[in-house]
Amino acid sequence: MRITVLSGGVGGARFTRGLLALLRDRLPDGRGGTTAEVTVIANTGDDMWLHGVRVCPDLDTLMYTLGGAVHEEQGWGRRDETSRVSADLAAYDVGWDWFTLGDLDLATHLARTQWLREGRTLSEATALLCRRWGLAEQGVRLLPMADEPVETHVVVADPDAGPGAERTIHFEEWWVRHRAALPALRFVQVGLGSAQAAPGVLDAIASADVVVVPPSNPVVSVSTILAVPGVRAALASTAAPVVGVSPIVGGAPVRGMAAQCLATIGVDATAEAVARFYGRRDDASRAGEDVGVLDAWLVDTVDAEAAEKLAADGWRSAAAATLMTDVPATARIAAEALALVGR
Ligand code: GDP
Ligand code: FO1
Ligand code: CA
Repeated sequence: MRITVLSGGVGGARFTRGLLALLRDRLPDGRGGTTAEVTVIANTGDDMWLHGVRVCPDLDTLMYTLGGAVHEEQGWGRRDETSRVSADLAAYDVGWDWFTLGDLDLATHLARTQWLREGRTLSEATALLCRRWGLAEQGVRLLPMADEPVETHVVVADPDAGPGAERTIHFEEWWVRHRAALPALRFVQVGLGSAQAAPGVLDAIASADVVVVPPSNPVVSVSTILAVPGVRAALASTAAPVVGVSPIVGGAPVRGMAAQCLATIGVDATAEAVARFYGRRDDASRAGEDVGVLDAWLVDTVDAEAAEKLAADGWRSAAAATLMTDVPATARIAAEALALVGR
């Protein structure tokens, strides 16, 4: 069974970890793994150059989470991490002192950067990094959405520079330094114009048995992936059903800055509004860059009313417990999502 997941960082990583637990149970390979093949297409819009190394937050959160090395409470970075190098860099007053690059995490960025400088693509460097974490043995292939750099930057008001003035900062500065407290006027994906889907990305969508949009940030994670040339069209035309899980529970994100992101693009932070933002594939009123991408939408039990309203509109929608409190709970969420599209 081939499953393709479009993922940001923490939400998508935790979901995929639960999905794999479900698949090991349903489709065991007799060696503790699964015969299923999971391809995760990761958002690379959070990526940045820092201290001369390439940092890929969502790829690394996915790799560390699936590789069993993630700092569980944080959801990003490594377990048992130290930050001696980061502290000393701050003493030199270089880089972003509000963005902590852990010592072990730095090894990932140094290895990636070395491979990139040797002429390898981000896909190739990612595959080499994932070898160490045994992802292939788990039946997982981690693909960046594109090999060319695409960075999400945030346009914010700059009142000091005069009325109506604006300035643009990297998404990670907006989120980590300012905690998304600076009202974002709009998001821009720098580099998107010269990016193309990374090798295997479009095929992973076209040849999937099911595609999942996990509870990732609909704006800066999933929509960034959808903006990569060919991705939206591949979703609209794949024979695989496409099922999504709402990252909004009871009118708010479970964590992070999705509410601020949704406000910026004028979408209400509700399970129903996000479904309609993604749109249904069979909605003939949507086309081109706005073509719908979903066949089904799973919401949390507290949003059962949203599921009913969507179902009344012809959506396949259901409510279930969707808090990823632990791996078994997440496996159940994955089972509910697959069941919604008959898998
Ligand atoms: P990021 O790149 O680290 O922000 O991670 P993602 O974009 O993959 O996911 C972030 C989204 O996951 C947030 O909007 C959260 O609301 C959502 N999320 C996190 N934990 C849960 C959970 O347990 N259940 C649900 N339904 N959504 C969650
Ligand atoms: N998030 C923070 O809130 N503070 C940090 O200092 C920080 C450092 C960091 C370093 C590497 C990395 O891969 C991720 C890091 N993150 C940090 C998390 C990052 O902001 C999130 O993973 C996502 O990009 C948010 O969507
Ligand atoms: Ca992210």
